Amino acid sequence: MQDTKQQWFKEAKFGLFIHWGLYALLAGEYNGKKTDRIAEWIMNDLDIPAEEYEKLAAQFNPVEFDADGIVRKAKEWGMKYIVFTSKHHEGFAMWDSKCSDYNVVKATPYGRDIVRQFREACDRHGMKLGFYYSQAQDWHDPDGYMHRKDNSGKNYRAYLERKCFPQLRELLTEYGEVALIWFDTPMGTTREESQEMVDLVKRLQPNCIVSGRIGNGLGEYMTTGDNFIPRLPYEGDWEVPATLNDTWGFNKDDHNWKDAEEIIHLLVKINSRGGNYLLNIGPEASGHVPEESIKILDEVGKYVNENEEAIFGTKRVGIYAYELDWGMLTRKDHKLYVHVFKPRRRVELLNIGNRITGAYLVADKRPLEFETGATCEGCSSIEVEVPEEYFDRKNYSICLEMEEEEPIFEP
Ligand code: H79
Repeated sequence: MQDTKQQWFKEAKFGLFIHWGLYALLAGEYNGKKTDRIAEWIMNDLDIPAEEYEKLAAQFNPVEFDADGIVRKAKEWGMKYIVFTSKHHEGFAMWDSKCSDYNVVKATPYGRDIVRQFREACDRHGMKLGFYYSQAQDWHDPDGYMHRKDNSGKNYRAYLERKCFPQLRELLTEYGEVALIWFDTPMGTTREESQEMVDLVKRLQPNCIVSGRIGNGLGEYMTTGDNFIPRLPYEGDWEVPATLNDTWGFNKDDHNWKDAEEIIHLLVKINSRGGNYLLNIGPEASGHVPEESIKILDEVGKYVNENEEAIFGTKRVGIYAYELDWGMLTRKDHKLYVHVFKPRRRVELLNIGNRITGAYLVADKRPLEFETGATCEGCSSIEVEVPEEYFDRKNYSICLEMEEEEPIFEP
């Protein structure tokens, strides 16, 4: 992955996923039946016929939707890119699609192009914008995968030519510079078909990155399983798509929110292993973003902003040797960052043999006292004094300036 067009992705570390479609109207419940699973799957899970489900469009009128407000928040939270569900498995296009009337402009009383509003807001705020596009599953199109749960793909070609390819073409020609296309779940897409999609993307926008779930090994970075952090070191670029609660699309009954501290620790864990964290919000049908997610992300954003130097542009720390219950490491150039998760008076790293030339608190750059030495025969240690007013604090980071560019682990 020497690809320089992808440099921004390597450095981004933190992005916002937005799942929003007609499913937000149901919010996890249809005709008195609730889904206990991810809410954007309700059409499939509760066997709602396409003729019934598509009637939801007539109710879609998100008067509270504020693309600018969402993008401004993402920027405040320190996120470097946004991925928006232009069309999820339900098959409904959130833009003014010319090749399917099943879209937000033609089929709803709202009548405004959501994708365009995100585009314009992202341009105003200098935010990268990518589009999630469900390439194989389309539960609305009779020839899409999983229409009425039919996964035979027997007329897949017809669907590809009638809807998938033309819609991708629209997204890539009418909505400015697309940072990436986030394909999701290839089902029975053949290698040749995946290649056709990649070729289409590259012909129209050579700098647009293709996500791992294009399938058939053709992605330009690895997308891990939903909410899954890889256990083994991975050399290439990768990203963890993740939820704040247990759903992507809005579910009014899902209150199982992770707290800000947990999210901060997950972000640092993913970054220390070299990946990006693509964290989801699921707006309500009105366009309103659930307060809980805003509250959590506001707090996460404080950590990200105070410690941005220890997050953005960092690289994987060789091996996962330093994942302690009290903290984790990231690195950049000649700097090693220790993210401290639990209160302590001294930050001690054992078995790291680097020559340290300085130490400072990342939040305000104040220099810190440190000592290096041998703790036992043949092993080394680094010990940094935590400033007194930080003795009881957690979730801050310390920078160690090293002569070498990488930490030298001496297990
Ligand atoms: O967009 C989000 C999900 O809707 C989508 N990917 C993320 C980013 C996704 N597509 N497929 N899957 C996730 C995995 C599907 C798992 C399933 Fe199920 C298990 C489908 C049927 C059984 C979960 C449980 C969904 C319905 C029941």
